[in-house]
Amino acid sequence: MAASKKKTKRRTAPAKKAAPREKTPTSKRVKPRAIELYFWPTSNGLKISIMLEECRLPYDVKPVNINRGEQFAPEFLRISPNNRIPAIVDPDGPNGKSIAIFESGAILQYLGRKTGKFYPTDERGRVEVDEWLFWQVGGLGPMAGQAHHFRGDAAEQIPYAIARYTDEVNRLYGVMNERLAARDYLAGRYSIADIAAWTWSRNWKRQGQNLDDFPHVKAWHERIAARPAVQRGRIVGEYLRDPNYQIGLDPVASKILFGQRARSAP
Ligand SMILES: N[C@@H](CCC(=O)N[C@@H](CS)C(=O)NCC(=O)O)C(=O)O
Repeated sequence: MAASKKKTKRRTAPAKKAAPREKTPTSKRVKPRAIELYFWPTSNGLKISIMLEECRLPYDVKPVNINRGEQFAPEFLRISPNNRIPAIVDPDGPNGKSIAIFESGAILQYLGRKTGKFYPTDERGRVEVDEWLFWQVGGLGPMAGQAHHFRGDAAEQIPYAIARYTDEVNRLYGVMNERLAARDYLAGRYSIADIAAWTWSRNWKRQGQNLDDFPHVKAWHERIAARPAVQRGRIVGEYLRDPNYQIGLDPVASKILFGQRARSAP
């Protein structure tokens, strides 16, 4: 009896003992906390909503109505001393401490470093992205912004100013077109430089340009527009926007936004 019992036991597969759960860093990792995005749905604001969508980072939109002067609120100026959106506050910043960042280029680089996405880690790759990112924040953005202003928003139509900025934006689209003739994205692979330039080039009509004159820019534009994260990011804050709104026709916004001068310290 004892022997047959033994035989039966041997035929049964030994019950698997549940392996003790290893305490790896992954199992310890907590869900990232939402990044606060200080935002208005403009070309600079949308760079960051698109990047956050691309990186699948959680975020809360904190609208700052720049047409009503909310960019001058002391609590916002503590985050963004230049009274401009976008800005972010990441509660999970370096060393686990909160960090506030203003300037769209600095935010894009930070998010790229934080996630390891759309911003290469090798020096050559990073330099190439930085070149085109700075080209956008120091060139395309400001020049296109002036074109928007003088072509659409200024109370006075100044032909010299209109020609000056329309021509300069035209030159910049030409530079981008040359660059994109041999590659799909500004720095080879899709990066924060493309995100930065794309939100501005989507307003080419307002800048007095015709994308048909720049076929490589047009193809690049469509390539980026087709990305699901871009489609999600570009409509963030749509509810804040009136499709018929024009700053130039809003006397309150025009007074707030145009003719700003240094503010004396409080
Ligand atoms: N160089 C800044 C420009 C930001 C900027 O011009 N933001 C505009 C909206 S697109 C703004 O906040 N304007 C408010 C104001 O002029 O008071 C960046 O890239 O973040």
